[in-house]
Amino acid sequence: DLVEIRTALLSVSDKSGIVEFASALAARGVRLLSTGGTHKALTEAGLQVTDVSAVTGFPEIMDGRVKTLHPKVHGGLLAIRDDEEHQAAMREHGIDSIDLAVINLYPFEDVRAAGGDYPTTVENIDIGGPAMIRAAAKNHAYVAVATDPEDYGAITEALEAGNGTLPYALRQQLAARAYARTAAYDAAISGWFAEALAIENPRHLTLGGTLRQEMRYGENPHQSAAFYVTGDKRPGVANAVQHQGKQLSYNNINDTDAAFELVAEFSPDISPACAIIKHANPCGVARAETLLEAYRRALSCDNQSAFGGIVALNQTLDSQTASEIVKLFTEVIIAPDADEEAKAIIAAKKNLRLLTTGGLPDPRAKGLNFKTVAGGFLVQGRDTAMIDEIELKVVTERAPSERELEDLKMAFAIAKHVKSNAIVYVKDGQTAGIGAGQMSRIDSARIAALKAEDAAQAAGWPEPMTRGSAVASEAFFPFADGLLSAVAAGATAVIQPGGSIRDQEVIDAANANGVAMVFTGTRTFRH
Ligand code: 93A
Repeated sequence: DLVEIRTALLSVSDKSGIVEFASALAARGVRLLSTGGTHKALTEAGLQVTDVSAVTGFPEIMDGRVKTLHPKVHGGLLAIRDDEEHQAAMREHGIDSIDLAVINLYPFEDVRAAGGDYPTTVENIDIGGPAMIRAAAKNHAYVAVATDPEDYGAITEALEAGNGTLPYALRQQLAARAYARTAAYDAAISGWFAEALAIENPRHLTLGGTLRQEMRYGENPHQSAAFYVTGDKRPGVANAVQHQGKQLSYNNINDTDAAFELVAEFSPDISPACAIIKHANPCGVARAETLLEAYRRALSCDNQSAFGGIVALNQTLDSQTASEIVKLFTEVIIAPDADEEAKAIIAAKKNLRLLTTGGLPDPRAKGLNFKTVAGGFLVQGRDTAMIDEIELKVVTERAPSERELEDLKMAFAIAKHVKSNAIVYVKDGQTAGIGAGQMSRIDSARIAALKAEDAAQAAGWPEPMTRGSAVASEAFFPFADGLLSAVAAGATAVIQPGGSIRDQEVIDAANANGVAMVFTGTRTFRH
């Protein structure tokens, strides 16, 4: 069961260890064949190598798409050495045996993980490599196959021990490893397709993830939990660099994600923005001239709830903002970046976690959301509704002023990130009151107004910020009462999807109070 290794074909993308291995083979008198890049690497190292084109009598064509897909290669790998007919075919067609195939594949998985664009990822689907691996592995009765640089050592040792031969047991093990490799490779490719298609239509979904972190507990201490990552390398909580502090908990990750997704609604090119999150809902969001001012204004909306919250920023954390944030107990700060001074200030707070991501999530990017139900799970496309891309319809006698319109848009963008029923008051680029997660819309409106009164009292303002504010409702007002409650709180402009059978009553109530109202036609429930 010993096979003498006389000819080896080397074709590797990952060239680590290949020169040493090929040198060991050459030292044993093994004839080396290889493809373009591998040939170059080996020749540069001073080895005698035959280009596979010289064997096939055919050049590598189509940017290398066809280089080893040839009967002289596959016949050499697949021929049964003691079969008369196979031997006759080899003689007739001038095919030489290949006894050892050393192949690793185009780095499809790495390109996918790095978020390669569609054509680049497709180009990294290796065809010739897996074909040779599968051929050599099938013929392991006569051929050995190495698919991983980790195999080189064992093969070199076995060749030494066997005086240039390899035993059956090793060839069989290598064949098993080879098929495991091509199976995993194809799984990665089919997983990538499934993901790309599932974003358009969740019907194509296949689930997969890699365990990133085991947690001591989940949402509550009696629940187990783990964090899985999908390999998507875009900026977000899964790909953040944690600069300090203990491991993030289940709730931290959930809340940090909510915070960062929300603040990413506000382009850093337009203005600094800050969102403070508690229990996956914002307790304050603001835009301002500076990041410091944005944080202060976001905090002023509800500084009581902000205690122990998550702060998300749309620009690089600077020292002034860092100094302000550390005054209040905060669990996590997430930002695209942090300057050195800011990092030093945060470092003084051992328990505060600072995460940087190198960028912001793209609110327009397609993706999938999951939710489990008894016996199954629901999948839906990510909510990519963008207020700037929605055509707004003025439905009242009065149209909103420019300032009101800006606040309306901001309020609606925030409402998309608030658990339903969501009511969000905004004035001059900052939230004045947020009502979240109520079963009745009017209760959310009342709570938001109440929070605004509390904030005014806490800050010593003469009146709540809801006076003269813009208000958003993420779904239509089913009755006029919700709108009237907003009017009572002082809102002068309203944004909502519209579409209720009682829209006219709601419009009439707005007109009667001189309120400007716009319909989005788009609902942004979040449950
Ligand atoms: O483009 S391919 O699918 N077509 C082929 O005929 C082929 N032959 C080998 N890819 C092919 N390979 C792959 O090229 C190998 O699996 C290996 O990953 C890579 C080595 O190329 P080079 O030696 O030019 O660096």
